[in-house]
Order: sequence, then C-alpha cells, then structure tokens
Amino acid sequence: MMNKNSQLYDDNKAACADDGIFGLAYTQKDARVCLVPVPFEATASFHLGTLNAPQAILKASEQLDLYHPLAPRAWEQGISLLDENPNIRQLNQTLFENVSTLRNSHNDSTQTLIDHINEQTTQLHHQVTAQCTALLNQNKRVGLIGGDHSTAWGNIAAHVARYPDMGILHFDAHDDLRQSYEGFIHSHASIFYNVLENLPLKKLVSLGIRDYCQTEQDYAEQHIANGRLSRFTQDELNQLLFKNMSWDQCCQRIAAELPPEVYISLDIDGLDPTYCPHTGTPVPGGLSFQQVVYLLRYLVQHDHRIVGFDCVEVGAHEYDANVGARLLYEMCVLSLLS
Ligand SMILES: [Mn+2]
Repeated sequence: MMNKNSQLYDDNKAACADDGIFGLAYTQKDARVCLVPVPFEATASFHLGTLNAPQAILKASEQLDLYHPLAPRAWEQGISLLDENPNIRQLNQTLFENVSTLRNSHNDSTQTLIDHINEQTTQLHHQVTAQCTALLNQNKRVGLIGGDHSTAWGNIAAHVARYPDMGILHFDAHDDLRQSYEGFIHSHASIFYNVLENLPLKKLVSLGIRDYCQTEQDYAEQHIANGRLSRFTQDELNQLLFKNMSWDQCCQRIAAELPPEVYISLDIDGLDPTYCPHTGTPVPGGLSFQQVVYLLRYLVQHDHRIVGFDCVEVGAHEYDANVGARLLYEMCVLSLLS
C-alpha cells in the first residue's frame, strides 16, 4: 500500500530538506526507519565539526534521487530524521570546555574533572540507549547519526539487546580498541573496546583498519583467538586486491565472517579521505565509496539482513555531507529490505 507521503513526493521537483531528510515528509510515527541525531564530540582529539553532521547531512540529502536498483520503492516505508535533543548540544559545549581545561592544566584537580566527564558521558549513553530501545520496541529500524564514534554506543547497546545473535560490520581507519584515551572512558578511540568488554556481542568484523597501536594489536589478537573479532586491515585487503583477488571475492570472505543479522557501524574515515576530508581523524589509503556500497549490497544479496546502523565522524562540510548522505541512504534502504 502506498504511504500518503509517497503521494506527496514528486521526483521531478527539486527536493527540499525543509520537508525532511531526503526531501521526505515522514514523521517518527509513520516512518519505518528512524534516524537519531547525536550532536556530540566533546572528547574528539583532532578535527572538530562532526557534531554538526546531522544538519549537514540533512541539507545534503536534498541532492539525492531516491531510486535504488535493489529496492526502487523501499523509501515509501518512510525515513525520518528525529529532532536533535538540545541538551546534547549543550552538554557537548560544557564538556568541550572541561576537556580544553584538562588539556591545558597540569595540577591535581585533573582526575576530578576526568571523573566528571566520564559520569556525564555515561549518562548521555544511557539516554541514547533508552531512546533507541524505545524505537526498536515500536518495530522501527533505527540508524544513528554522530557526532564522533563514541556516540554510536547507545544504538549498538540497544541492538545487541534486541538482536542477541547479530554481528557488527565496522568500517574504520582505526580499531577503536583503546582502553580509554586521554583518561576518557567513552572516547571515540575506545568504542569497540567498550563494546567487547561490556556487551554480549558475538561477532565484530572490522574493515579498513590502518592506524593502530601495539596495545590495540595485542587486544585484537586476543579476540581474534577467541572468535569474537575478525579483522580485515587495509594492508591485508591490499595484499588480496593487489594480487588479483576481486573485490567480489573479498566481500565473500567478509560476509562469511558475519552472522545473518548485521548491524553496520560506519565510521566514514574507513573510506579514503578523498571522500571525507573533514572527518575527525583522516588517514590516507582507505576504502573507496564504490567498495563500501558494493559490500553493503553484497550482504543483502547473500542472506544477510541489515538490522540497524550508525554513520559517524562525518565532517560538516558540503562534500563530506554529500558522501555521508548517500551512504546513509544506502543503509536506510538496505535495512528496509528485511
Ligand atoms: Mn572510529
């Protein structure tokens, strides 16, 4: 049955972000996919600006045409970007000032301030987890838009509870396996350490990794040995690709590591920074846009279901947001196929 909003949408008219993301006038109530913005990056360590990604992606989403070769009419099930919670942006500002104070100080009050930041980010995570859980309980598909990678926690925690057998496919230049970074337990560089330590996630498959430390390597080896982690570093992928393995064959190997239900955690810096020059921590030599799209489509064409996703670390510049909006749309549509 055609949704009333699909009758309002005219693909020969320029879309307007004022109507809603991708020019679609759905609300939380009538959309099957709900997108939760988390404008937060207080502990980001290099480029700033990813907290404005949800708004930048909304604006860039005007440019997309909605036809998708695997699911031309999937969008009629509805996609809606929810309103930002103004308290998150306020918290980001306050904690950002705390973090700046910390980075410039060398006295004994440091630990108290670190403890305060850790408490506040824990509360933020609880709040986002509750919001995502409530949406899943309404049978929505839930995507999260960061912010830095730490913001993904709430959506990941909600999905692991709802889909206990799911695996996570994680695109990133970094492992994000540090046990805190600069004292911040919820640093963007610690998201998957926290996931593996604190959630009963069965399988994490990380892809595109090319900037990591010895401690992360050791930690990764430990979880590769116990079967919870599969890791395709960029160097390992290059070894295959440069010696005549096709990307399709690589996708087959990656898909074989994943259970049928898959959550996508897309740190845009997994792509080559030519696609995301203003991301938080760009690293040259990453995946191409078409490799990422091909792999996502490969999964749904080979017995996998995309049950949830996040899109994080997108820089709030027009081009970065254009790339981010297109990958976000891809994940929205593919998650609607099941
Ligand atoms: Mn990351």
